[in-house]
Amino acid sequence: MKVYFCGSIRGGRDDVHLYRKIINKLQSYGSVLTEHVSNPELTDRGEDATVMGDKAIHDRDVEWLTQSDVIVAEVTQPSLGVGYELGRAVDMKKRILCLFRPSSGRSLSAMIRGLDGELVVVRDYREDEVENVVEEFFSTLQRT
Ligand code: 6K6
Repeated sequence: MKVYFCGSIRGGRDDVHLYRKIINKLQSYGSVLTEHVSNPELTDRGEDATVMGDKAIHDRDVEWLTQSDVIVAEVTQPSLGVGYELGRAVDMKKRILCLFRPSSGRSLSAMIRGLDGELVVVRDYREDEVENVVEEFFSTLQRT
């Protein structure tokens, strides 16, 4: 199984430790195409983009999104890139899990919360339960 993980980069890197934890868990289900999202050396300035270029990043990520079986997004830290990826993934009719932490004090965009339905699960969670929430999502996937 190919899993595409989405997390904020230029939107802000406050939750990068959590991205690592989620990706570690996802790796028990398959290969995670976007492991770099949890790299603490990748800052919100996105300096690496000077090596690769934004168009190359965009085109590669959309290609990976197309190839992936499942998308998991941590959506607490607002990010234009994550919102864009989710919109594209919905259009591709992918199975998606969006993870949001109400303890952040933020309110999730209606355009993300409102996706919850047949192909998309939007789940409020606490950091200490994230592994169980991921497990639950993958066990329902295997039954459908
Ligand atoms: C790494 C290697 C070369 O360049 C970089 C830095 N930038 C990005 N690399 C890979 N994926 C990226 C990069 N910038 C954004 N993304 C994608 O958008 C990731 O898949 C994230 O889920 C999402 C983050 O978007 P922003 O708007 O928060 O940056």
